[in-house]
Amino acid sequence: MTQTDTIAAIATPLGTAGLGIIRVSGPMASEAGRLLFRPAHPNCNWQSHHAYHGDIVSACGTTTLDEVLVTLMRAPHSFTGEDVLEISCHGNPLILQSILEQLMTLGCRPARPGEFTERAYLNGRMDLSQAEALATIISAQSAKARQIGLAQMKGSLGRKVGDLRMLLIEALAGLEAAIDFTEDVHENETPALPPQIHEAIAGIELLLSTYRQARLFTCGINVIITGKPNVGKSSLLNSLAGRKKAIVTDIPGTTRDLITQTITLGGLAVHLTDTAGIRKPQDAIEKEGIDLVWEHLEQADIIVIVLDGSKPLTSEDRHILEHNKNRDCQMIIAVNKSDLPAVWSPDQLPDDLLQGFDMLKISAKSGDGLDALKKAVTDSTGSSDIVSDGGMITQLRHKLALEKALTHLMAARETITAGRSPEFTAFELHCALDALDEITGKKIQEDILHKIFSSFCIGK
Ligand SMILES: Nc1nc2c(ncn2[C@@H]2O[C@H](COP(=O)(O)OP(=O)(O)OP(=O)(O)O)[C@@H](O)[C@H]2O)c(=O)[nH]1
Ligand SMILES: [Mg+2]
Repeated sequence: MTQTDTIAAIATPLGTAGLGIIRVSGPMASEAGRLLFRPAHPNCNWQSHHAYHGDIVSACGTTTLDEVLVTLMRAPHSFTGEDVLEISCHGNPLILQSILEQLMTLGCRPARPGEFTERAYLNGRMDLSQAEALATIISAQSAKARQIGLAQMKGSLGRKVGDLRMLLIEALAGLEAAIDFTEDVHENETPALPPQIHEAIAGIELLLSTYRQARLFTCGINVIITGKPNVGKSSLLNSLAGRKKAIVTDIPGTTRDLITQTITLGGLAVHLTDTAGIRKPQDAIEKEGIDLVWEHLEQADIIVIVLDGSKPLTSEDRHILEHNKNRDCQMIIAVNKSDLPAVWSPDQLPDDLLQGFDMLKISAKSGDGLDALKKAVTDSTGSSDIVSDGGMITQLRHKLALEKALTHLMAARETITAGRSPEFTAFELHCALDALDEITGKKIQEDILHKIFSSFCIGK
């Protein structure tokens, strides 16, 4: 699929930098280079994938805009599969903008967000899962997220989906043969379940099981620190962040808003949130703050409930433990102020109150126990073995498509065990194939495609 228009965009962040890059893709890219570039040496013969030094001038040839390096990558051996021109100039937004304007004068048009990648996909340079992986790489907040994105960009997910497709096609081939010879099949004879269906179900379930972990790697872990006032929540945030981010005083009710800070632990982005202390609110502002805490706790991957080990437990502590104990996320109790003499010990608490919690002793003041707390956070992502394999799903879109494929495969299995005609099984398998094809983009609606690429940045 070749596009007739030529697109151009600044591919580097707007702002002052050493260098900035303008990208041009389409049939006019090479001509635009010839018209705007004045090589410093006469031997510039526009060889593909070679950088040339010279000046960029205005379209009318009267003004020099900048000294640059230009590289032409001829179709089809370029990112988009079309002729691509990259102009590397000085990273001044005014220079970048003026070069872009000259390209528009020549007839290029501004690229939409993600349009370079969209063209790469439309021209068969990559499948949709690889295109989406680029977005994962660009927005990666941790080394592990980058690793997963890179593996997907190299086609790991596409290959896994391809293997699953092959299984379904083999199963379908067997079924089509059965449909052709239905008169030879004795009545009441239930055809055997094609082993490929079973294998495909197991493969999809395995991929789906990676989603939660992969999301933690790519989006980071949301850790919410809660507890009653004055137990040391803000002090804990500051100690973990290594800087004074939240105000700490000995006045209960100091923190009112949510205070967030992202740190990196073991290659993972950890988004810490300090919250208002939970108690019977003393004014409208405090009530707002406490309501926010309860709302926010719903989005936690890990909740750290801070208790003060140096003072007797109160009904407020019990209330907070009670109201969090059945949550579907990891729960850690951090018994703080271990540098002071302890006035209670965990074995004095009823077992059912502590059920489902990991318990650690810490001191936000001295730093004792914080390494164990950090380890508990990173351990919550589970093993990192699957990452090297690359077969992890990170996008909700992929998860939903896999779930849809799984539903149809289960239904296919059901048709066989219920002794229904093989046509029904074949129908379900075709639906499962369609669902898998949504992942790689073999079969996808145009509006979904636009939605995917519109979330990319301009110039990618
Ligand atoms: N000795 C000791 N004091 C601590 C420790 N952590 C916090 N504190 C003190 O406890 C008091 C309250 O600390 P904060 O961090 O403001 O407590 P908080 O839970 O954020 O309180 P609110 O914002 O009111 O909910 C301050 O005086 C801190 O210096 C600790 O580990 N040891
Ligand atoms: Mg606080």
